Amino acid sequence: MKQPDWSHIKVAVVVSRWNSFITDEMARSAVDTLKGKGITDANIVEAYCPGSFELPLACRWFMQQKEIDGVVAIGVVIRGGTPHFDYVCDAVTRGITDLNIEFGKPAAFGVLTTDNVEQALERSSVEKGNKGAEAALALCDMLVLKNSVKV
Ligand code: DLZ
Repeated sequence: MKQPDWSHIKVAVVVSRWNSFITDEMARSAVDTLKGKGITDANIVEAYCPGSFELPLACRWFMQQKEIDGVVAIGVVIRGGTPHFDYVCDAVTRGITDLNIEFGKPAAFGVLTTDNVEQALERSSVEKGNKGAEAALALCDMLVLKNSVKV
């Protein structure tokens, strides 16, 4: 696989503010992972939206920009007592999936969908594996793949 010139890659990390005590940590890990690959500070745009439901549109605004190579969507949806959870999960999953296909560039899915806060905390801890970092790595893998097939 042919590595892209990471110093010329520009990405956006789009973060839902809902459950920000978890999403902030995931975003930090995502940014650290992207920097670890060699993407420069100046080429990592961080942006915030109200909740996971808004992630697809917020990400779309970045995907529309020619200079953006891909995005990482960060959110945490925690099951409550109403069907709201299912609607938000459906909307964000479908929305981010569609962006990948529509723009032909990667939008990584760093959205936790959990039954409770404990599960979300486990999946955002540095020791047990942070899903923000995993999503950032997935984005980088897709950029390597795209570079290798010369799309
Ligand atoms: C309203 C709502 C609820 C109940 N739960 C969550 C959640 O667990 N995670 C999340 O990211 N967002 C939640 N939201 C907010 C919605 O995503 C959205 O921001 C609002 O419905 C306004 O459109």
